[in-house]
Parts: sequence; structure tokens; C-alpha cells
Amino acid sequence: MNAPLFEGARAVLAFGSNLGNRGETIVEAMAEIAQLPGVETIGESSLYETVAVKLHGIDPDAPAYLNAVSIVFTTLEPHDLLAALNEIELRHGRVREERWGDRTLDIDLITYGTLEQSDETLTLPHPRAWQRDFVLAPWLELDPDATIPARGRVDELLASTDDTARRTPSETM
Ligand code: PH2
Ligand code: MG
Ligand code: MG
Repeated sequence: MNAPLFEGARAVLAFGSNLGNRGETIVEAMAEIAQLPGVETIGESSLYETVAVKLHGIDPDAPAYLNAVSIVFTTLEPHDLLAALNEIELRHGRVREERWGDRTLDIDLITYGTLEQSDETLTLPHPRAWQRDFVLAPWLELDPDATIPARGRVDELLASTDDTARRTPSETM
């Protein structure tokens, strides 16, 4: 018998920007993702203003972030989806210098169905998403029953994080 055909998966994507025209960059990137072959956008959160988290902790002196989350349905394999996201980051002027450094655009693959896997380029679920309010708050807006494989409910995880994410009024985008 043939192996069952792969029918696709629901994936959660997180966006972050703290340089340049942050809101415009994220909105454009979301539109570009919706146009990708093999990707269908299910939902896009509002933008959230958040304090930058650096390796040593939160840094109110660094440029603040806008963060957002989208949920897509995709027939792309995880690494192909990631490659497409990295290409969009590059098109928006992403340069990688320091870890957790300021950036025009970061797009992270947070979950891919219920897949748990790790290799050099991709760990799923994203290893730090469960403790980041700037991912959990916009995700919860889209899906009140969201869960992270092996971590639990997003609403419960959000309740135990620092509370720094503020939904951005649309007029300040
Ligand atoms: N992303 C990081 C590091 N720190 N801080 C905020 N507020 N938002 C982010 O998206 C973010 C961060 C690494 O990807
Ligand atoms: Mg990131
Ligand atoms: Mg990233």
C-alpha cells in the first residue's frame, strides 16, 4: 500500500520588529506569507508593543518591539516553510549580527501541527515561545484554546510570564 498522502498542517508564526517602520514591515510580511504557494492564512493578530528582551533580561533602553502572530495552514514541509520565512526576513533588510540583537524583521516558526523535533536549523515547538508573553498574548487573541505541544495551554503559560505586551492602538501603527 502507498504511504498516506501528507495533507498539510496548521502552523503558528510569530513576528517581531524593533527597527524601521515596524508595523508596516510586519503587515507587509504577513501579506507576503499569505501569497506563498502552499500557504493559506487562517488568522492574523493585532500588533503588540513590547519591551525588548535581551540575553540579560528586559531592556527598556533598547528600541521597543512590535510583535504579532499569524496562524496558517500549509502543505509546505517545516524546513521549506522556514526557508520561505527567512527569505522574507532578508527582503526586509534583516541582518544577523548579535544574538537577540535589534532587527527590522524576525519571523519565527512557533509550532507546526503537533510536531516535536529538533535539528541544527529548526526546533519545534520553538524552545522559548512558552515563556514569551510577546508570542503568547497575540496567539491567545487568535485562538483562546491554543496549546503548545509538551508545554500546555497558552492561556495558563501566559498567566505565568512577565506581563509586558500591550496591544497597540491601530492609529499608532
Ligand atoms: N525577539 C527576540 C529577543 N527579544 N523581545 C521582544 N520584545 N520581542 C521579540 O520579538 C524579541 C525580543 C529574539 O528573537
Ligand atoms: Mg525570534
Ligand atoms: Mg528568528
